[in-house]
Amino acid sequence: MVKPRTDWTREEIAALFDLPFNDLLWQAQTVHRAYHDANAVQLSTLLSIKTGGCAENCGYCSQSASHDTGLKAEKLMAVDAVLEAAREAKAAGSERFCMGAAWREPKDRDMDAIVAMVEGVKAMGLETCMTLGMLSDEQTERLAEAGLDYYNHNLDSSPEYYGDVVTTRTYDDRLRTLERVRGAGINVCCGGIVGMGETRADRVGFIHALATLPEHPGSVPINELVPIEGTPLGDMLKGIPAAQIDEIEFVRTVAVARITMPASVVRLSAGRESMSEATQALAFLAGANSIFTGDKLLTTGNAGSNADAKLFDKLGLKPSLAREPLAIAAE
Ligand code: SAM
Ligand code: DTB
Ligand code: SF4
Repeated sequence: MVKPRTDWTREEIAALFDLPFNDLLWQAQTVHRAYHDANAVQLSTLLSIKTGGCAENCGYCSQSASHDTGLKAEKLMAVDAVLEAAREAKAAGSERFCMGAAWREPKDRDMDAIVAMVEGVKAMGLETCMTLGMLSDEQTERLAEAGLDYYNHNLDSSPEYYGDVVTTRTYDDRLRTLERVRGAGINVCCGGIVGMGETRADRVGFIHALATLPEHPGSVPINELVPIEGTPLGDMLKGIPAAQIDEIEFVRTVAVARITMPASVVRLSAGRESMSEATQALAFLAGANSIFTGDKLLTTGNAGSNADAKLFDKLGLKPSLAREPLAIAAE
């Protein structure tokens, strides 16, 4: 099996972004078909297991204690309630259950409940994903022992733009947690957000950071910023509507992620609720092959099962069963 390249240069990635749109989509679709089932889309479901009151100050996030978004902070959910939500997700056809906590890092006293959630959800035959912030070696080991399938920890943007988005942690903090997760044998889910007022060069730097990790993340979520009132970035977008990401540029970002990380599953993540069917269809053509299902992401709305069923029907897409890429093409 040929290992996908991890030695991409920024120049190469910038050149992909610069391609005529049709050439870029052709290349992305060609890579996509060599590695994946062209008409299959993986389904994941999100649940916020600990909402609000977060000590970090991420400029996009409704859950930071630093922003006044009107969101009520809640305690960690009870294990039974989480398992009930997972059962519903499974019944609705989801393959992976992603549990998110508004923490800078978990407290050791929370780990027993977290482990019970992972074990309980796995026992239902669902893939498990957790996103809990930074992890210590010991916490990572406990998650690995519990059989956690994926850990989501986003790099969010380029190293250069990161300091404009969050100041309570560094890019290196993020990279260290990713290294721990990888080292413990847990699959990495890592992506970011476009539409935060970053430049094209930042999007190049963002994809470059992902595509040059020692191993490509198994899942790469590409979120479009969901503007939330009371957050610095949500308010910035309200003030400057022109700063909203252009849809074609968003699709270009998906295509470049697909080409540079051919074997990864690229998730068209937050932002679908306000995205036209045509833009979503272009994103699938550009190589996105996963979505979040259901009416809610963590704290904001999502497209919902009816809209998705209609879209899948129109596009002839099938919800896929979790599996490895179909083939690894020789380079
Ligand atoms: N606290 C943990 C952390 O930050 O790693 C886990 C939860 S956090 C909400 C997970 C990811 O959601 C963030 O890294 C960010 O990429 C994405 N996200 C949060 N708010 C968003 C928004 N308003 N629009 C788009 N993506 C968002
Ligand atoms: C990711 O990259 N996107 C998901 C998941 N990882 C945890 C979260 C999206 C959150 C959107 C804003 C909200 O609902 O609060
Ligand atoms: Fe906290 Fe995560 Fe939101 Fe940042 S993105 S404020 S770490 S919940």
